[in-house]
Amino acid sequence: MQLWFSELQTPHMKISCRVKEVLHREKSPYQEIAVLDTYQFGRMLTLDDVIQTSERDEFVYHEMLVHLPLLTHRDPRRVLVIGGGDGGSVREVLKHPSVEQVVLAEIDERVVEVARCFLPTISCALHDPRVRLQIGDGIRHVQENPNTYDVILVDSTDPVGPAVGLFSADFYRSVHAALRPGGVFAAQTESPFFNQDLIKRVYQDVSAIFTAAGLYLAVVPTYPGGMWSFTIGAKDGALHGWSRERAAGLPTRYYSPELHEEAFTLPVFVKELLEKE
Ligand code: SPD
Repeated sequence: MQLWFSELQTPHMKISCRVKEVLHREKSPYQEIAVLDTYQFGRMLTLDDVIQTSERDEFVYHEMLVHLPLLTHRDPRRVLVIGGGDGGSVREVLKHPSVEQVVLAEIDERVVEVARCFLPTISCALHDPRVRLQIGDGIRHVQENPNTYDVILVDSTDPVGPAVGLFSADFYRSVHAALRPGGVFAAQTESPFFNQDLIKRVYQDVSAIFTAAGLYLAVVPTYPGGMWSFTIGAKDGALHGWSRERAAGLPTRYYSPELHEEAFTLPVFVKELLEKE
């Protein structure tokens, strides 16, 4: 008998992965959490039947969410990751020697525990003494901590349920206020094929609130359409003065200084999404 997991990525499209074994399944107060051992992607974390990360392709997403903003900041010491309970973003943040503290603001404690137990290659840095785990609402956390962080990263689920607020202009204003001078913000902002209105709106909001905004892409095979977007904003300053020297020493498998150089070169249809009507 063959066992398959399917995610309904749009109302008219599914991705299916053949499953060796269901390693874990539970209902937390927030969502259904599952870890599946798949033939194609290794261990995979799903939340409410939506793929969040997998052992084989997680490096693309986590490296790209983290390294562009951290290298854009002159001297990142205090970093906040909102969401990202699997620990992949925290692992990448801690590759930067200047980082003194990374706060992980995750609403669902069970995601962190499940990742610790079943996804050791992704969650491996969560025990680092520089990590402070803050279980609770990331939106409230930024509201209550003005002028605190050098870099804020939003490693959220899709914009449904509790994550909706993480894609709003009010939230971006709170993020701006929670950043120290010279601060940098980046967020995962979904698929350029299937979430065009969201990408447009987020880019407009970030452009209006931050002094510089940009959008860049990466290929994440398990996410809808494969092509994925990230939106970045600088509190004061530009996005192009990043450190090549610091980038050269990073152990990565997707990110590279050459790729960073070209990161804001976008396909025409994506560039058009960012143009004012
Ligand atoms: N369609 C799923 C998008 C999920 C993005 N966040 C994933 C979290 C991995 N740390």
